[in-house]
Amino acid sequence: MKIVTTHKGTDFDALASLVAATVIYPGIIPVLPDSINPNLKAFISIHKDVFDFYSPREIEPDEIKTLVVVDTNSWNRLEGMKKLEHRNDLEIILWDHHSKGDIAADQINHENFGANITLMVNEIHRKGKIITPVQASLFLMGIYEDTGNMTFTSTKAEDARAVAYLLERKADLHILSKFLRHAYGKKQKDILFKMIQNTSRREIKGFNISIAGMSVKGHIPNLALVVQMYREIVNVDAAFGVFTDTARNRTMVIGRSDLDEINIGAIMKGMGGGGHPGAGSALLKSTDLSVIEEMLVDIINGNQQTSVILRDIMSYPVITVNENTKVDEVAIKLRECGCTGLPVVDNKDRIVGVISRRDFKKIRKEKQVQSPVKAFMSRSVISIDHDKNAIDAARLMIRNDIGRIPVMKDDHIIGIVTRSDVMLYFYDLLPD
Ligand SMILES: [Mn+2]
Repeated sequence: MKIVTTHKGTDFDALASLVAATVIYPGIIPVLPDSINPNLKAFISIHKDVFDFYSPREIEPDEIKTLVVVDTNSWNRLEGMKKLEHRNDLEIILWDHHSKGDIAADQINHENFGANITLMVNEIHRKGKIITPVQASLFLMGIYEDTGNMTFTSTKAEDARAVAYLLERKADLHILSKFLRHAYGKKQKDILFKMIQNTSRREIKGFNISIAGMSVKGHIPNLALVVQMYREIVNVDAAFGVFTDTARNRTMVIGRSDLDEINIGAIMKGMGGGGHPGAGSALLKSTDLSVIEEMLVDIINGNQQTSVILRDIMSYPVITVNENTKVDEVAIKLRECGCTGLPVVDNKDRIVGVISRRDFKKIRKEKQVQSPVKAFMSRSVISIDHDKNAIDAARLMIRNDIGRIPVMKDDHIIGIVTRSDVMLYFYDLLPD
């Protein structure tokens, strides 16, 4: 048996991805978690005849041979699939746009597009599969919901292309406005107003952060968009809404960030949730605002160091040569790795120099290729500490006109940061 399933608390992107999987894998059984978002309930009840979903309770886990997981990559977010986690004869295929999770898949389809359905629409388009207008409408809702109508900074050009394709495939915008709740209805306006009243601003690591706590009753749609608006209005680098539902004994934390340096997805991961660099959320059992605030501040403080430090962008393992290696052997090594230079270390693995192709010009006599490399290496090594960030590395490269800097920890070289590592970071191509 081949099934496809998605995360509980299913939203439109997840539902769209589930349906898209039935198009990509004909005959696959779509398993929809029992806990789904309220606006999804309305959509499904109206389209009962069109879609045929199974509940996790109707599936016998032992009969599953292939499991397709869409719009999530963590076992925790699946419903009724716990039993499958340790089966090693199970084929797992993943379609996801979130940062790394704990599902070890045999086949991974991952892009950091604004919506997961974009990834799957691409595949449908590529394979020339036919989709119905209802499917196209549902897919479009998935994109609009996950990208905040294409306004979230996580939105990619591919999302826009997928929208164009779905409109060509007769996606119905009337349906969209019926089911995607308006972001700024009365409920949301009231919450935004209260958030602004309850706002607290603070500076953490040089960034302006704002946390607003308040109590809510029941599920309120589009809180993420409210937090986004809130961040813009109070004009901070990152904003967090802490929404406590005392009756249900839980708190929803939603974050929005305008800067790469404040990675909301990573911060929320620290609270047991998840998301993208610009947006994310976590659901907590605690309802004590001061405790949650403190937790948030702690994580941001720690996260600052982990999200942008060189350790995360450097290349490793590093190829080094011992200072006593003969020059001709070093030349071979350089050619093999395609590097322009290599760090030279002593017997205790401490860095003592750098040898580059340029240094070989110093060789005059044939027999010198038998000399140890330390005779020709340059001894002035510019290195950088592992807890420095990409900007520090870039400055050092520009100032010294070098393209590679060894990254050091406690006198040992643990990686190398290159110009392209730094470029990738600045151009936001860093995989999360
Ligand atoms: Mn999604």
